Amino acid sequence: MACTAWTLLPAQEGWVTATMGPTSASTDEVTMPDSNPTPEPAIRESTDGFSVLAFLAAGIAVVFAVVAMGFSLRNRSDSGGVAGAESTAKAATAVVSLSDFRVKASTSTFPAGPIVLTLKNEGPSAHNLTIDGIGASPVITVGQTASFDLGSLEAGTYTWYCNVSGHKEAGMTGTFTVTGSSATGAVASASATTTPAGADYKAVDAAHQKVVKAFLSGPPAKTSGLGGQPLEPKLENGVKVFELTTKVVQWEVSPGQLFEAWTYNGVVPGPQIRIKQGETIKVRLKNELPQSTSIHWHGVELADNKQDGVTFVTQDPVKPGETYEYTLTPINCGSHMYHSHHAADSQVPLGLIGAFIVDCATTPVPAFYAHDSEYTEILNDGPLGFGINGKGFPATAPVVAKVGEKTLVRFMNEGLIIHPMHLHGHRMTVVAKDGNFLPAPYEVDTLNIAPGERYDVIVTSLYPGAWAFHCHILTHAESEQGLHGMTTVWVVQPA
Ligand SMILES: [Cu+2]
Repeated sequence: MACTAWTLLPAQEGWVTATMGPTSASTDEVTMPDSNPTPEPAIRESTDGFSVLAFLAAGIAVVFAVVAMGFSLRNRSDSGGVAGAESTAKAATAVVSLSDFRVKASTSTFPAGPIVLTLKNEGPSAHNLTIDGIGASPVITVGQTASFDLGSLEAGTYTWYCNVSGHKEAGMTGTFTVTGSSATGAVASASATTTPAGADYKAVDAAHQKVVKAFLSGPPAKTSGLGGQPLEPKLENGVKVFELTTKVVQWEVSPGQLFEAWTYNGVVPGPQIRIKQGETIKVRLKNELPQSTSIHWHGVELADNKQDGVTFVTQDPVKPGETYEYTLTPINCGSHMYHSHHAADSQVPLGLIGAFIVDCATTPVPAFYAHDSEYTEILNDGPLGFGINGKGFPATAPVVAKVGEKTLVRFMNEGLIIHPMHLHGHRMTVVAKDGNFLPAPYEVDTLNIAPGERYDVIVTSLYPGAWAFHCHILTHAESEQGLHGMTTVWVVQPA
């Protein structure tokens, strides 16, 4: 589909492309102007009726209407949807917190009879509550609360979970028990879920359009904190010493969405460490977490086993308040990572992640690796939501390139689940996997990146415009309330 009618207006020129040169230690970010973006729309609609904006807007619904709105699974006479006084008078209640990726209830034991749950979405992603044999609540957007009337339940053990793709598998499941005999003997049967009343599609589209237009016309939505910036080492006796301090902070994933993060130097992802193949460096880790920790150098070949960073396998844990020093001499070059290897199932998703890039010195670099600019995209999921470099749309940074520019993207998956990254309108040439140059590059538009994997891809920008660039597990990227999470755009400017 041609998008040639699209024109980037001057506002988008506020995006400064990454600086040139693959060996510089500061080439992997977009520098955003500090000035306020012009409020003018960044792109014009094409005359053939298709537009990027319209595409982005499609399927989006900011369901403000769901705010504070109750709903019922039963056919009810009280059409308001909020559990009626009649049934709630004797109903057992509980508050159920839905977050990434847990279902946590104030109680999980109820007497037989009517039960009404208050569902609170306290995570950074949309969730619902599903009970086999009973039904599913509508999806509850971030920060929203809703009432979920289960009707009258008989004694037994029930399983509840979130049925958004991948969330049950990620841990959003549990059981609750109904004790005693049912007063009514009737098990509630799920009927059609009530549609949130007042979900005016015009208002929803308008709200979404506003967010996307603002995103396309200037820097990403303002949030505090920016991770992945190059870490400058100290020189001690001629040796580069990189200092990392683990600490707990409130991390702003997208505007106003703050979550507790466990960080290196206060940012998610941690600062980027970039060195040369064969160079000996030190990394000094100071632990200010309430737990022990350690750092593993993921993908980095090290002859010294003691430096591998797995607690009790190669070292003792670095306890709270302690400082520990790693001495590293990377044998291989490439796109690698560093992350906690202590309670890694929680410490890594909470933010103890970073890029560790080793520029080749002795390994020959193939001609097909040539590029003009580069970006590192660390994918994260879990308690900080679905993110690219610790941010969710509209706070994600776009890739910006000129027609003909060759851009290297280093994908790194520090999450717990796979993310198929998809670029619209262009091919990505896969040139390296886990730091190893491929024998022959290959082309894709969607690239599955499993936890722990790194892929280097090169894109030659061809067609001017803003091209969506997102994870294609769509629950990670787009929902009724709009684009979110692992979504950004690839902006191609005229040469
Ligand atoms: Cu994904």
